[in-house]
Amino acid sequence: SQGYSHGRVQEYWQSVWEREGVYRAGDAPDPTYVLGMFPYTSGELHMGHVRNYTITDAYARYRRMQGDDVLHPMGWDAFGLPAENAAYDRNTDPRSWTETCIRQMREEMETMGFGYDWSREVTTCDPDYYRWNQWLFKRFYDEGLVDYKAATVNWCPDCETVLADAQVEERAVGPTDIAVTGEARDSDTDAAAETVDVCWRCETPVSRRDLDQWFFRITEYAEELHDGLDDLEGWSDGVRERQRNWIGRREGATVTFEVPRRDTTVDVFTTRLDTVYGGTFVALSPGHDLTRELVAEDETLAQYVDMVRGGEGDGTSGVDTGLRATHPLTGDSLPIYVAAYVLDDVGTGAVMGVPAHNERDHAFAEAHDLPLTQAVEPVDGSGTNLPDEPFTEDGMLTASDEYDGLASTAARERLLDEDAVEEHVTYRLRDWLISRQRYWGTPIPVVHCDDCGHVLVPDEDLPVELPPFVKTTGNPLDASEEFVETTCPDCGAEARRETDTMDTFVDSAWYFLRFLSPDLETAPFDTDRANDLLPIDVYVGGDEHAILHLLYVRFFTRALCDLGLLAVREPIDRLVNQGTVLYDGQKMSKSKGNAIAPHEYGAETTRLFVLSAAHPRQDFEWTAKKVSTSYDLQQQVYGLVRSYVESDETAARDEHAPHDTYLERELDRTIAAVTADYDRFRFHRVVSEVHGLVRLLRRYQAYQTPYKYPYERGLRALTRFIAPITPFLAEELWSMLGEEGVVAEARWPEPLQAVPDYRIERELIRRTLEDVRGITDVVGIDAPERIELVVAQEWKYRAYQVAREADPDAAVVGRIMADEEIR
Ligand code: ANZ
Ligand code: ZN
Repeated sequence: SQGYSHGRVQEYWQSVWEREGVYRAGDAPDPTYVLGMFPYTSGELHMGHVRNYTITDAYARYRRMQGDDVLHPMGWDAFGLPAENAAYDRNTDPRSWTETCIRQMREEMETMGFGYDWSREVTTCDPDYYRWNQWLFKRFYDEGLVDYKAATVNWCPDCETVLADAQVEERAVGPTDIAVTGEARDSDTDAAAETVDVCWRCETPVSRRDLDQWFFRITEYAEELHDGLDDLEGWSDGVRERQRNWIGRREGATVTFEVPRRDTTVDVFTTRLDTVYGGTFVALSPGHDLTRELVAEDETLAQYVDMVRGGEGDGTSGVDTGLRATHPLTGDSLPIYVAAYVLDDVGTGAVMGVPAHNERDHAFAEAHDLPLTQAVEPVDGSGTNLPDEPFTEDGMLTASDEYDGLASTAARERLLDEDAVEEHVTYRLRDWLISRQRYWGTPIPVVHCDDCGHVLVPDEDLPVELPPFVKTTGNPLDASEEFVETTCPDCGAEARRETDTMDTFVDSAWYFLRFLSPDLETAPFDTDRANDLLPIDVYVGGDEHAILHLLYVRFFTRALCDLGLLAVREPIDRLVNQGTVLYDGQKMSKSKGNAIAPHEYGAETTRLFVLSAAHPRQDFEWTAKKVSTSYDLQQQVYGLVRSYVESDETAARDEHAPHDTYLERELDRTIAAVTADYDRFRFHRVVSEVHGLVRLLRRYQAYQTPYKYPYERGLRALTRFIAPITPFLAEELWSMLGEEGVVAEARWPEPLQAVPDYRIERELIRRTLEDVRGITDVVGIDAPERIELVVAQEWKYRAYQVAREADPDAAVVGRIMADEEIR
């Protein structure tokens, strides 16, 4: 056939790119670093990946054509539970399975035309990679950023592993079976009553366990991670807000209550200091220090705490300790409870109960027959539903001694001067639990010795490599004697190796640094190079990573700075979180049975379609009709160039006519528009400009014998406009046009003349056009502003044709097309 087929040319251009080293980053001091979130090695690219990597690839190609030295690497997030499960299912081992997956995915990426610097490929399950996880773990340890502590963890009985909070989902119990992501959990306590916590993978209800676990102390950076968000102007407000909520900064105060009988005090944390006079009881969390003391003496309490640990005990459950606390302002003696609704690691792990103004305290007080005292009333004198419902809004203080009559905000300020009160900021962010009781991850480089406690493996013994995989019911590492049995690095006695492996989020928290010097054998990355190169100019990835992954990346970067390994504290300049590809209104996915494979419609058609469908941030619907538009566009472009190069060039006029000036001007405008659109990731607008330019050039071809120069310039510009999007096609066209070298390295077109603010101009014309009907009728009337209307994008060539018909001597035509007239 005469048409274009990507399959026929793919291998040829790939070999040319390879030979020319097009995608190899050079040694420029500050290359443009374009990165897509590396994929989990599942074995196939899904449409989410395709969209993600098409965005980075198009942008990287565009920057390269702008003359930048571009770093656009790719690697593999290759550890994790699914590989282990697949190994069981398919009777293989995680490593072979992962390697097969990588081969398949890499092949698919090549077919898609993604231009990566494969010389920098990084695979997290390689000992050469994960040894640096271990090395960094040790540096973090030395810096006091690692904790080993007993913690109540979420435990999936089916996967036999600890789950991070984010891997626990709430599932509604009842008719609607809607899973909510872990990230939404904390914000909606009211919903908790009708939901169960389930494992994100297998949906088994989660239970609790106490285990010694390894943590990274990310909370040390809570304040900085929170405040730094303000300056991240290249991130969307939405993502920043979600990060803020996750970190959960709470401004408030601590109030100190004396516990006379035990000669101790309890600090409670509150965000509503203005309600302090309404406090009628004190409640401790099951893990509070005082609770721990009391448990030793009180059997009922001990049983209750065990029950809560086991995941039972609802929001109103609790036990009266019999102890009393003295209210520091009223002097009243208040009962002290231990209650499940008070969380160990929020605030101080203790609250003052204010049933009149807080939902949870109200429910608890009702269940335990505790009194209620109103301390705040509505400012406008309107009523409340007390005592049946708490009044939770700000208002004016009442029954609060000298603070009566003050507004809540003012009272919160003033009360800070009380002796028993301290200003206090807390964060909801918890330390990062990195222990996993699973095989397919980075072994934590620790040895447990009876005499020396836990001892870090010396650097020269890194990496601690995974032993061969064996199938067992629990953690395969526990089952491997050769792995577990070792000697203590300190005293030489027999000792046991730690069998926990690291959360795979550790791997992805710094992989972007390994790309800079992937083969370095003396350090995880080259500090000087990293300081030159960071921050990443553009980072693109799915919305599902808008919180944890990015938080961990930001934490690691700061920790590395404090270790003296880096000088850039904020790693990502511009972040693009791409939206979802939908099919029949649902997220396209294999599990929903509505997935479309990346090359089902041809790699370049898919690339063109996913970029033209919507702004990267938006969701869009996959429709066959729009896909065929993308296919047609490629054929049109191909046909245009082909018929030009096959036509008899001597037919071209060599004299410059007014409408050639018009074409040149229009080309200049399109170049400026497309350039601005690429700069701002508006690929969908690039594609509409390309459609427009194709229409224009086809009309010239149909109606005119073109003056060779501007027409050819148009074709060359067109080829370069699409080169970032359909790279194989563009190479074909570029060589058909007789150009030397690959278009992937061609220079980006530039306007011949400065282009005025075309956006404003176009927008004005567009809006005016909407008001004017029968616009072609105005041709021939020589009012300049009317003519300008006619020149609007969709109409100008039509106007030109009509004008020629109406006025064969071309006087009007000249007027329409000549610069002076239009300006
Ligand atoms: C008294 C009070 C009165 C409170 C009132 C609220 C309203 P947000 O703003 O959602 O973060 N709190 C403090 N530590 C807690 C813990 N360890 N476990 C459970 N709850 C805890 O909630 C802040 C409020 O959560 C704090 O302010 C405290 O209750 C409670 F009318 O103190 B408040
Ligand atoms: Zn020892």
